[in-house]
Amino acid sequence: MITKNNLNIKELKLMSNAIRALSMDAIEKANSGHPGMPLGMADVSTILFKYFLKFNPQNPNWVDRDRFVLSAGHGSMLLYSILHLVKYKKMTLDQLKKFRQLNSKTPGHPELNLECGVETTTGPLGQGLSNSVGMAIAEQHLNSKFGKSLVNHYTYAIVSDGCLMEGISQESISLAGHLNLKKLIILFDSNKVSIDGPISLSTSENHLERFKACNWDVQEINGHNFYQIYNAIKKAKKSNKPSLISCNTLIGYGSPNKQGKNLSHGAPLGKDELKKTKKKLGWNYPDFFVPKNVLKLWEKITLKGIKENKKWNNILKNTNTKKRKSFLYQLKLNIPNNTFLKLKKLKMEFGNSKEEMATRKASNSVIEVLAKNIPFLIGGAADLTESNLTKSDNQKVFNKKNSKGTYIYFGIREHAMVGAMTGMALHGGIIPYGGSFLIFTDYCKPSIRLASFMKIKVIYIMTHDSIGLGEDGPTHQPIEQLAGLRSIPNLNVLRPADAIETLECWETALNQNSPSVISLTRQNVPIVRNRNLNTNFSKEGAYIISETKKNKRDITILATGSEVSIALEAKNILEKKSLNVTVVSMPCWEIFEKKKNNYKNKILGPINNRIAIEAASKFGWTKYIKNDDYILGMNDFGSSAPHNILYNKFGLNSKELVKLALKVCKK
Ligand SMILES: Cc1ncc(C[n+]2csc(CCOP(=O)(O)OP(=O)(O)O)c2C)c(N)n1
Repeated sequence: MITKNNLNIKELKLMSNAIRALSMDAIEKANSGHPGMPLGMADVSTILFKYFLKFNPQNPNWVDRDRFVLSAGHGSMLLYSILHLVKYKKMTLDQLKKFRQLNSKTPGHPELNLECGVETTTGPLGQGLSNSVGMAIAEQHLNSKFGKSLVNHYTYAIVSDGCLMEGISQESISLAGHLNLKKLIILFDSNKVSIDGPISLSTSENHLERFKACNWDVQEINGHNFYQIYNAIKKAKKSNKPSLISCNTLIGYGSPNKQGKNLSHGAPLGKDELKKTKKKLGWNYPDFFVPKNVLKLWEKITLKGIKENKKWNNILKNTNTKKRKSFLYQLKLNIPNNTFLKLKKLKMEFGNSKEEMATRKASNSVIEVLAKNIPFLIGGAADLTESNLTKSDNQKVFNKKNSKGTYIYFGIREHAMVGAMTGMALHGGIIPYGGSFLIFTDYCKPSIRLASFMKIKVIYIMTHDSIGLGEDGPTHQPIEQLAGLRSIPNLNVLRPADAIETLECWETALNQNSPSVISLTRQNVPIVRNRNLNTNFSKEGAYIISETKKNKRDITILATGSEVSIALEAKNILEKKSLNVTVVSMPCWEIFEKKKNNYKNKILGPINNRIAIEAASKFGWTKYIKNDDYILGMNDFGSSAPHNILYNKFGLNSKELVKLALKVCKK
């Protein structure tokens, strides 16, 4: 227990006022930003960084560093000021002066930039909290695998009232409590103010009781009392559960007229008020100026971090060769070669079998191979394991008793699952995949979006991907989801046609440096590609799967997923009418779009004679197709009935496709 004599309050005040002053100046210069939170959380952050956070600004990638997430991303200047003060090389004073300007390292909300010490992109409230859960999962897993000499770090996150109001917070808290992520420490900026005013306008819940009910340790402190902050973090580190420290703070701390009010939340204080605030804080220096003695205090933290990192490097050096190699191997995420050999064998088996098979089932066979051969693959599903078929027999479950497990039952928490997957990927040493129904990508879209923005390697296994799921009906039948997902930059949306393409899509996703959705059928589909099995055609994004005559075509049919077999059926009928038909399977538009124009033109053929079929909204298809009349798709929600009846009801069959082809050929 730290008591009155152990902390140098004067020094701590100077340190936190440096954060405040830099933040206010940068926001004032940008004439936009959020001063309330940096002013309010400067004291908590100073204690965290000075006494607890393990990191080395000269080696931002140090794997055993503590992770720090600013979930309330609007308080970005709090983070930037600190990263500058602890001397991340690229976080210069000049960058603080360029806050919110084009090409700066100080964008409005923090954007993943490890070089500068930004661990994840935040801003949409609650997302950072879910990422921190994933980071803590990753730590717990790697710690149990490699021991505390190599992996022993904490994950801290600052969350705000807004983060805890968002639904994703409940899913994340509940998951973290269930998994007993004891090295996760949440610092809650409980200033009881949000944009509209006091939070009493819109909420009256008791967060302490709420966290407690989810198996967390909770503490409540005065967030401006250095002793209380210190003791609370110290206690939280010893806890056997995840910890919430609810810090009662004043938003806009120090501002004579705006402290404690929503006025300080999201606009510069104004020149006059800024002056008054600095005066009240006893900060009598020019703009953007931090005196040497204060810089020295912050530098001590940097030096401590460098030392700790060196110590760890020595431990790694002296670790026995086998363990060291396996640890470094885990971190590299290079897929072992024999995985691809085993996949090749499986592909031949798929090719030889004449059996119809749902692509989700084929995916399960692929996962069986991957899970056996890739030690850094961690899978899971949001309570649909038996439907998504995401678990292989040899995967043990990750839980509070067995952190070595590589399969996570995420529960019915799609949003937290995807946010946590992001955290796991960002942590490093893990490639996460997770499953749900394609329709429920809507429940986790904000996290998919941020993962795409950050270009991280995560794989979403989304099954039941069309009206083909049948009897569950229109509530479960995705219509607009493919179009929506395809509109997200950096996200690969893969929709394989059969077992062969499913395997190829998995291979492709594993080789991407951005997230992938693999969209899979519930219903059985025939093998449509049992030639050229030695080549991964799906990785081209689109390819000619069948053609009547090379370089001669009357009509081109574009199709994806389960509709490729319908296109092939139509081709057979059209050939009997002496038409030359080319069928193009398009498992991934995004990858295809990156191909050279001559490849694209060769595959697509002339636009006037191009038609398409996909059991989903037509939205987006006019990128490849002349107009909506040339597309068979869904114009409405689906219906509850067996899948073959639905395909006929909505005109998604070879008969309709033939009709359309003949009409187009006549024109
Ligand atoms: C998902 C989401 N919804 C809305 C916003 C817009 N927004 C930014 S901050 C904020 C609320 C701020 O209140 P609080 O979280 O208490 O932060 P503080 O006022 O304490 O800085 C809102 C609604 C957002 N960033 N993310």
